Amino acid sequence: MAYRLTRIIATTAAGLMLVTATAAVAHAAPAQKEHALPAQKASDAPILIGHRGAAGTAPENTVAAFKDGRASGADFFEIDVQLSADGVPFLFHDNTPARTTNVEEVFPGRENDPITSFTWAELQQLDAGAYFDEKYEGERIPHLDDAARVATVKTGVYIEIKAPVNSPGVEQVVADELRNDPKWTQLVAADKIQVLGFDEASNRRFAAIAPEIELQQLTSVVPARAVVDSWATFADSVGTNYRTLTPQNVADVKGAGLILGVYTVNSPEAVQYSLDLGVDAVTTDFPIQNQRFLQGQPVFPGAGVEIADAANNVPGDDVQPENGEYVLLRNTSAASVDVSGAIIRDAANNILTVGQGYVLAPGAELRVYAGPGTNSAEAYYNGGGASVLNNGGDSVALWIGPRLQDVFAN
Ligand SMILES: [Ca+2]
Ligand SMILES: [Ca+2]
Ligand SMILES: [Ca+2]
Ligand SMILES: [Ca+2]
Repeated sequence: MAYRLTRIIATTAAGLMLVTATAAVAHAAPAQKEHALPAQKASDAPILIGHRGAAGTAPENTVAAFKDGRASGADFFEIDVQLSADGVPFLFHDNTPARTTNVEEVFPGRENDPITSFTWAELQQLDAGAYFDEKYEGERIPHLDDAARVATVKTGVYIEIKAPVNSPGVEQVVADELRNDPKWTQLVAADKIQVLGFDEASNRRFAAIAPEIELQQLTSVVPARAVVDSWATFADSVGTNYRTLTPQNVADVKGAGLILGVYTVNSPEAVQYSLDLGVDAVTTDFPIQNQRFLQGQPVFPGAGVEIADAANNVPGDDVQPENGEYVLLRNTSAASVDVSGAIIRDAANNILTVGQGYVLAPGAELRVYAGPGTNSAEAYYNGGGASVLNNGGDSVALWIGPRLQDVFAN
């Protein structure tokens, strides 16, 4: 289904400028309303959570990302905890080190081994920052306690117990830390800790061990009301994918007396869409930018180019020559902008680049393709053999040098 998307860019305190980007977007979710006003006043703002710290602006699940989460002034930053082979709680999302570390250099042949098969000492030999940008080279895989050191009574921590089947006993380890380590107990006392997970059995174990800690059941799709009611016996909140959420889901979760959160809500437009559905909490890879949005401030100050659209799943192969998946850039400023070398990053950190010599005149557009083709003034081809954009919906961020220009989600 295609719908028209109205982009809202807050400009100055004097008011808002409506920029009509009117991109046609393929999307399974209900049609998005058009909005004439900014999101929310501070007094009724949603709970804002930085995903994996702030995975859109720094390497996920590293201290650098936690610091971006804290700098945003969000209510929480989120982390993923697992247990090393020798029982140390560490922060890492994936089941293997392949995507976000230099494992192929340090432990050749172990790229696809379970991350939980590494000892703490081995994990500390991995670089967890350079995959995102060379300026983060040297970032290590954090210990659970490193998150508490960055958190404050303003910006607390959502602790996701990640793949607990791979980390037997992790519920007890986390509960013990929250109860016994002063770095954590003061955050618990300030109501700035929530534990969450997709694994219902693990959540029930955690609730039995530490019923005093706020607990969230994660689910990719909200189930029938009877199941939601059963979750209310041990959980305080439900977290789900905003792309699957329906008004009936919202009514069911709230009817069960539970708080409703959504992930991973990356563009301001997607945040607004979620708020219009009635969610209470929003988890985003871009907490700095979406906090600005919620506060009515310029979201991408100084930006001249926007992401006007993304074609995730074109007819036929997504990396077919000439007509594969692409991201559409548009110069919305009054001056020409050199986009040579610009980077487009999707939610999984796949990267498209713009080649040299691309200067966009005011109003000009450029399609940046993942696959092969013949470059022209309106099209640049990365020549890759694998698709980048998730066909079920993705988000993409545009960087020119160190400046984040825009984030688009579909
Ligand atoms: Ca997580
Ligand atoms: Ca500790
Ligand atoms: Ca396709
Ligand atoms: Ca695709």
